[in-house]
Amino acid sequence: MGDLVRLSVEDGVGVVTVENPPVNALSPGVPEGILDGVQRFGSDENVRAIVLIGGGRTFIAGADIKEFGKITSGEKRRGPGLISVIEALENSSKPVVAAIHGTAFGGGLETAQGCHYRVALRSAQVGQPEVKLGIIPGAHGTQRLPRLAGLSKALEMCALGDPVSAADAADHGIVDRLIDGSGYTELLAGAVSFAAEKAAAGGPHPKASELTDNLPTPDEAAPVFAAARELAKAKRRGFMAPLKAIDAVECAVTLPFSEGIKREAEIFQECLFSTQSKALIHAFFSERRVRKVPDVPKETATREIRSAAVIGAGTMGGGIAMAYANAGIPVRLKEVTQEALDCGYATIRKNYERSVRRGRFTPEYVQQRLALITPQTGWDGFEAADIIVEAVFENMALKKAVFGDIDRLARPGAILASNTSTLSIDEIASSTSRPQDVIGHHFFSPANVMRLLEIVRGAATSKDVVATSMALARRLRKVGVLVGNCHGFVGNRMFHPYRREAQFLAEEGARPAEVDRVLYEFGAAMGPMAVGDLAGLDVGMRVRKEAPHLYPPGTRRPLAEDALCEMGRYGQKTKAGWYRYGQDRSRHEDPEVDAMLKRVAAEAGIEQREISDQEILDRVVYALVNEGARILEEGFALRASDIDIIYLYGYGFPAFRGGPMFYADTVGLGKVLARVEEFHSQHGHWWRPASLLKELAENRGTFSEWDRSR
Ligand code: 3H9
Repeated sequence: MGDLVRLSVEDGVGVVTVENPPVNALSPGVPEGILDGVQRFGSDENVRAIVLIGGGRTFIAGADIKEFGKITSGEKRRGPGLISVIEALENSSKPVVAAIHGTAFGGGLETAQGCHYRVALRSAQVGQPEVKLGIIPGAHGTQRLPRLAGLSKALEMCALGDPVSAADAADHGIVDRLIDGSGYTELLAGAVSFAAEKAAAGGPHPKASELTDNLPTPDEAAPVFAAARELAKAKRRGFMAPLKAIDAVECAVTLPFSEGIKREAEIFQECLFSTQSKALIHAFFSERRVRKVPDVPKETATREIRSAAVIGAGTMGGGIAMAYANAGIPVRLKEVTQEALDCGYATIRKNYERSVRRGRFTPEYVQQRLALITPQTGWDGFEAADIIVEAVFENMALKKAVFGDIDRLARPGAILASNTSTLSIDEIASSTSRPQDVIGHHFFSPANVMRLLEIVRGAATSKDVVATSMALARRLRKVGVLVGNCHGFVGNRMFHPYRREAQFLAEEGARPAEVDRVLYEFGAAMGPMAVGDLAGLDVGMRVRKEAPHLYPPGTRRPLAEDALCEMGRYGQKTKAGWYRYGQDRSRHEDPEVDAMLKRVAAEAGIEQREISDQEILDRVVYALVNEGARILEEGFALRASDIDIIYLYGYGFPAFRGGPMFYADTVGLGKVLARVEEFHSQHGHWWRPASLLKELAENRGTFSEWDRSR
């Protein structure tokens, strides 16, 4: 306990320092250590006030999330832990000041709300991000925060979970004084002098639980709650916790504090045991686990990336250049012709201007970023670049020619990355004299926005190139996932059967809009037909033509999208695909498509029938799961949870389902396998169950356990 919380006295002020790196989470021993400190200083005549501070880079970033799994699995019971500490802080007769730097999140902010006062560095952030883990604040945050900050701010923070800057927190009464300075030392000095001032001024010191000035009457509050519920439904569609958090905050208005905290505890418990919470906690840890590559330890030396060069100023190349510029890395952007370059650069400008209009970036920020991008048609400066990213048209011969060029130009030790979305990195690398420096950096469109980066390791890619790529992904504010070199890598390889089944369903009689609705209601950002229209149906058609091995003789081929392409319906870009599009991009069902589906089915002898929502869901989602399992058994992804991250960050899979593999775990692999086998007997070849799925299902296993066993 002594290790986790340190006590000292500065200028007659007792300082309780939490020392639980890296984020000072409230792990077992921390609440007890704080309580001990408050009690000792409370009875120490030489101490007139108390400061609670975090050692290292942050205040308390919240409860220890690892503990939640122990509670829900029955390994451990939830104790009074933090709540009794918060009550002790609030009931202290000596003033208690929370000194905040880094992040005061979740239980950390709730602990600070138990203190009489809060001071913060200007760089600090505070927040109640619990809803992002599928739970609600469970240490009285839903009851104290509205009393401190007012209803609207508390609702926004508890229901949406986004962090708030120290200045904003100060404007809303959450922080009492902002402290200038850049680190712990200035914060501590400021907090100690603030605490001494308050001690000198005398009590009573404010208790957030007793404040009433900021609380409206239930009648006044009713429209505020209604608006908050609407906003939560729109911004966090399908998530349960935001609405539950609003229910809890409502109790701050309708019930006395002592009753409100009881309701909060009940709702917290209900959320904690929900499947959504387990899924979101899985996503939290998976996002962090994905950085760990077993044979590339943390200590692996990385190459320095001070400058970059991108070849190809199309949609992908332009977005990649923006991602580099946004990370402060100067980047050269090359196109073959001046015309194509001008067009690409104009798109970059337009995208930045849109961000300014939306208030995402300031005009000054955009000027700085644009200054980091050098558009050019020649190779100037490529010889000095630390990384060269190829983003030309998806064609092997072209890519090999480009890699041949950059092999001659690039300095020794430069990383040569390809943004290919399907092609073999090994074959691309074979056109260079340095395959150890070649790697895939598969960005997702728009590359300046989408968080996923698939990092494709070739047979010869050196470990330091892998380590540098993983670190670079974080600098680019991406989630980098290491994958193996197979056709389509992980994301697109799985997406292929997903979209194939969607087509088959349409050919068998499901209306395209119905297929999309089922997936949308499942929580996906978009259904498979709408995605096809957005990406362009000709892309799939080209793959079917260029990679015939994907459809061995005798297997069922999807017909509908080829037929749509023959009708000139390539998707949104031709204003028609699975849907017809208005000038404003509005989507409409089109009888021509229904007629085409009937014709295609009749010609191929496919019997059309009524198809249930459940069948639609199972066929498209289990197509993902079965292919995911095959990828795992073949070793092209390190973990099932890596696949989940790819789908959450690159394909709009609903976060509250945890990703396709975790979703399969929650359904039960036995049930999933039974359904896959049923589809296998009905539809043949494509549904052959993956051996790993079979093995786990037959042994009552899960993908999560399989990950842990490795
Ligand atoms: C809560 O408080 C409920 C309350 O209402 C109380 C109810 C009674 N626990 O993200 P990073 C680990 S719910 C355990 O890479 P960054 C993380 O796994 C909680 N572990 O650093 C990683 O481990 P590893 C509300 C945690 O600088 C390492 O720390 N709070 C926790 O990019 C570094 O993390 C939250 O939801 C935790 N709470 O970002 C805050 N937090 O090295 C969640 C981190 O082994 N945390 N770890 O991979 C965050 O948002 C970010 O971690 C933070 C730092 C912004 C703090």
